[in-house]
Amino acid sequence: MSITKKKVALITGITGQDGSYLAEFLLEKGYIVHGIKRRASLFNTSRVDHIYQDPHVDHPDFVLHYGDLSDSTNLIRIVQQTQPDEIYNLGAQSHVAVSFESPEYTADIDGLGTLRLLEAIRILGLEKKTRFYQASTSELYGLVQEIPQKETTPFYPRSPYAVAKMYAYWITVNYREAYGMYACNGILFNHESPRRGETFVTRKVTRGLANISQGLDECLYMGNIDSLRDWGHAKDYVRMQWLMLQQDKPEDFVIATGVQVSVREFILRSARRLGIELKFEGQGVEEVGIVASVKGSQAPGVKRGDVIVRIDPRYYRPAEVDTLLGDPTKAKQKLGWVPEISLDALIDEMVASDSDEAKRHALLKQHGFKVTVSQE
Ligand code: NDP
Ligand code: GDR
Repeated sequence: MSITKKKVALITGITGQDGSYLAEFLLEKGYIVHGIKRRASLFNTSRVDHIYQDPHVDHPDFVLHYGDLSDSTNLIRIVQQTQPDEIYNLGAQSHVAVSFESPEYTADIDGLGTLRLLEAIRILGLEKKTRFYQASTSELYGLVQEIPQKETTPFYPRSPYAVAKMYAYWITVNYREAYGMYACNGILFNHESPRRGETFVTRKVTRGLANISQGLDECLYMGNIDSLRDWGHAKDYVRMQWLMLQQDKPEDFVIATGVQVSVREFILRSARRLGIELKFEGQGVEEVGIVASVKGSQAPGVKRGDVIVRIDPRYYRPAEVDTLLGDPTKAKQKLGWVPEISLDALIDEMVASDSDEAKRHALLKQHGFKVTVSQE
């Protein structure tokens, strides 16, 4: 009987949305999964707690290491200890608006962090063993030069985040060409899930509207709702990250659905899923979302005529990416990939999950417990 050695993967950003789905996916494929988590003053592993394994058992398949993309010595040590077949570099300061507030930190983690990992592979002589995936982004297209955007579309980054990711993109290409490493970029368009961070627009909307529908909050304050995005499901996208590392030769791929909707449309569909028919009136900062009707008792917290969406220019960005629409033809042809989860199914899942949480909170409130819901 032949015993096949388990493959070893190292994931940075394992505590994030994608990291958690990718870890699940790789464990199901029989990998040993190592992940890097940051030291925080509160527990920050809620997205992976369900796959956590007691570190006291012999040879666990899921192991977390403390670390940070700002710390080369720590990265070298973890790569040396784990000797990974595949590294997925998902760790990043990933919020575009925050990158305008913390541009240097974002450049350090999202740009130089990638270089540090590539150098770790090289310093340890693992260029021929370790395959490297870089989490590149549709934000690279920024001020778009072509619609839809594909692998050959020129970049025009519009934020410190995107500029840092552009460095990471090219240093990955450079190490592939200079040192023959299997290193590639997944240029992923926006992808969401119930595990999406609460301050990204889709989750802010599904969570905010769910809270409002249960009477836990009154109004959702939004930025640029004209913005157009190509939204997919994170589960579909992590499958692609893995597929990109299983090819004969490393290449860069755009991953997108090829379907685009506005933030306003995302709000309308999410509200409808909660039994709320919304209408938008007014323009610019005066635009509001008003409840046109409510289905049965699905949303006890709102009534016809309530204004539940307003614009707050605080959420406008110094430079905006107005429109993104990806062309995933190359991924479909070469990797045989098609997204399996539609936007409406994604919205259903996110709203259902946030609605459950809001109902739980509403019940606690009814029974006299203090409940606070924050919005950012
Ligand atoms: P998240 O923001 O959910 O997760 C980011 C992860 O990076 C978290 O685990 C976070 O840790 C970790 N991290 C942050 N700073 C550091 C640091 N200094 N050192 C080590 N780890 C750090 O992002 P997503 O899961 O949504 O995205 C994954 C990657 O894909 C990111 O690189 C993102 O930029 C990129 N991307 C995402 C897209 C999307 O639509 N989701 C689209 C295209 C690219 P902690 O939990 O402690 O905060
Ligand atoms: P994005 O995602 O910037 O595309 O980056 P985000 O969900 O933050 O914004 C999408 C669009 O919605 C507009 N918007 C708002 N955004 C937020 N966060 N909050 C608001 O209140 C709001 N109102 C309107 C934004 O202006 C923007 O146009 C995400 C991240 O996951 C990146 O890491 C990743 O690289 C890209 O997607 C692809």
